[in-house]
Amino acid sequence: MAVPNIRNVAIIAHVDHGKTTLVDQLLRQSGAFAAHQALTERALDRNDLEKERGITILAKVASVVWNDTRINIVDTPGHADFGGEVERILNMVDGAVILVDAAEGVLPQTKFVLGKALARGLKPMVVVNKIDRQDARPDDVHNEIFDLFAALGASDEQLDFPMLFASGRQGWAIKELTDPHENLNPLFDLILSHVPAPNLDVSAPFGMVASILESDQFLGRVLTGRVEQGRATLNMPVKVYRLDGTVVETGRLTKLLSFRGLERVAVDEVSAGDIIAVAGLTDATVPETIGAPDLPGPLPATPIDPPTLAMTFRINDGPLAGREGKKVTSRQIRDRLYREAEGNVAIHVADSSETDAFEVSGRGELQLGVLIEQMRREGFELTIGRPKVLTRKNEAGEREEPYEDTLIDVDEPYAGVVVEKMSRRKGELQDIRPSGGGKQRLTFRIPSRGLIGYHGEFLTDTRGTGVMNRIFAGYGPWKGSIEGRRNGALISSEDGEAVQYALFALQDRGTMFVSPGDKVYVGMILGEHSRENDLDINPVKEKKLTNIRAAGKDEALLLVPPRKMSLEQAIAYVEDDELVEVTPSAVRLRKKHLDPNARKRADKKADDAA
Ligand SMILES: Nc1nc2c(ncn2[C@@H]2O[C@H](COP(=O)(O)OP(=O)(O)OP(=O)(O)O)[C@@H](O)[C@H]2O)c(=O)[nH]1
Ligand SMILES: [Mg+2]
Repeated sequence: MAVPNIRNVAIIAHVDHGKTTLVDQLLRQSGAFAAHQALTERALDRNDLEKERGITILAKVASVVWNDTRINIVDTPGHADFGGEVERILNMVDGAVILVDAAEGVLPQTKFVLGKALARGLKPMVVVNKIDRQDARPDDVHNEIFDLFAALGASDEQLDFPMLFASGRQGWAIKELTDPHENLNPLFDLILSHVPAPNLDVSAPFGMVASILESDQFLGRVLTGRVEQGRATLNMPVKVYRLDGTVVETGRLTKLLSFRGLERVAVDEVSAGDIIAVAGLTDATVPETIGAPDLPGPLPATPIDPPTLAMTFRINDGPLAGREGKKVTSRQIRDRLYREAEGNVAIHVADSSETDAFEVSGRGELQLGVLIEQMRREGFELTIGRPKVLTRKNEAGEREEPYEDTLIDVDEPYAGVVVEKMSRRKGELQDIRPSGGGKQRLTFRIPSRGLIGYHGEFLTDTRGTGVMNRIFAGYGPWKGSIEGRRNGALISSEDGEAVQYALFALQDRGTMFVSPGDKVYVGMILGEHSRENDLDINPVKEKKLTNIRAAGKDEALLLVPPRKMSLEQAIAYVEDDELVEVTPSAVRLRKKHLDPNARKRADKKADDAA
């Protein structure tokens, strides 16, 4: 059997530059759908959280046929928290389409993914996408891309990259800006001519590297990857190797799946070069090798990036515990977390030194936020502590912490305050340049720790106009203490329901997070104090009912709308002595010690220790 007529290509880009939307159009225009079949927007973003947030979390494969050649297209996530996955995906393709938004231009993840593609020796094709945007600046962006290739040390051959302009959403690609906007044929043709067919040994023993892990409702554990050598038949016995050469398990391939359009179809045989999915194994994970029993050892693969950020997941022990969720015990939380760690290669779970608490670590705030969101939807109640970065020791025994490259676009008048705040958080300004339209682009390298909780402040400081992009840059020297939030908290001194009358009287103390009618309890954080210290307040105090003259005038007590925080904002907001309470219907902030006296004792202890 010859190597099938296949091309394997990945779509890589910065977050939101239009990868998944482009794949939709490639599917449509290749005729992967019958005319009556309705294709939802961003069809590959299948799971609920992906749909809701409009971002890709897990890489996925789709396949189209063009001129008798099957093209396996791998859509990758653009968000930096999921960047480790992109590197593994690049190992299973022979070409990459790098998308760059024609208005936003080259951004940190563009640099990251292009760097990985070049290092792999791929010859990327460039698509300057979203040309339909009013603020598109295709020629500038072309130059930025060329400079980026050069800066990343591209070979002469790589520097000679083919480029198209496109609107993925409108479904056309063109070579010259003056060409008519017709269809994506130029991109299909380019993929066929520029991406080499896989050149692999079909006669060697079967071996594939598992690159994507997912759990399927019907199939169980499904592992996707490219067949690197040989061929496999349905039900054949296999052996799974870890990267270090140890055998994880032996089993059978009870399901062999190949990709057709958006579907996975069952096949009886696969051979080197195709991207496939297998089911039937119970322990195998990413990036392990699944191979024939006579395969002597593991195939080369990219190890998983170690986690950089951890949060403590605790039971909800507040006074409202158990009222809004069904899953509240430490046991239930523990089982759920360990199950997650089995199926999600980027997440690690360990028992914490605190009771009824678990240390969960991953690649970033978004990734852990997604897990918390999933759990609350399943009916869990939790309390979450402030995120901590994971430090390590270098060879000289010095403490190191994770750093991020951060690219900030702001209107010029706000550049000053951003530079000031970033340097207070130990960020170093590395570059500053105009980025068009009266904006400045600032580049910083900053300890990840310094960025925790900054985003909200950043938006306030730039009147909501600033855009921040960040990416893990590696470990560097520990930067010492970094100042946290400057404002104290407004803390409830009572249990009950917040009332308009009390909130009105208290609103000049700071910014409220709660509305009338919200449940409150002693130790719950109701708002941000305008000063640095914490302040206990009474949000349930009613107007004296004897005061008849003033009755009925409550409508006149106009409240400033409360600040509503998303789950991720809340997690980034809390300090070490505070927690976020998460239930299926609410996100509340609270002090770790609810009782005011316990709080004072804990504060004193912390002061004494400092
Ligand atoms: N104007 C314009 N908008 C586009 C185009 N392609 C995509 N978009 C929009 O850009 C946003 C992001 O599109 P996605 O396809 O989800 O981008 P992505 O690169 O897959 O994003 P991640 O997977 O999260 O990294 C959506 O709002 C799209 O409608 C385009 O060609 N032109
Ligand atoms: Mg996407």
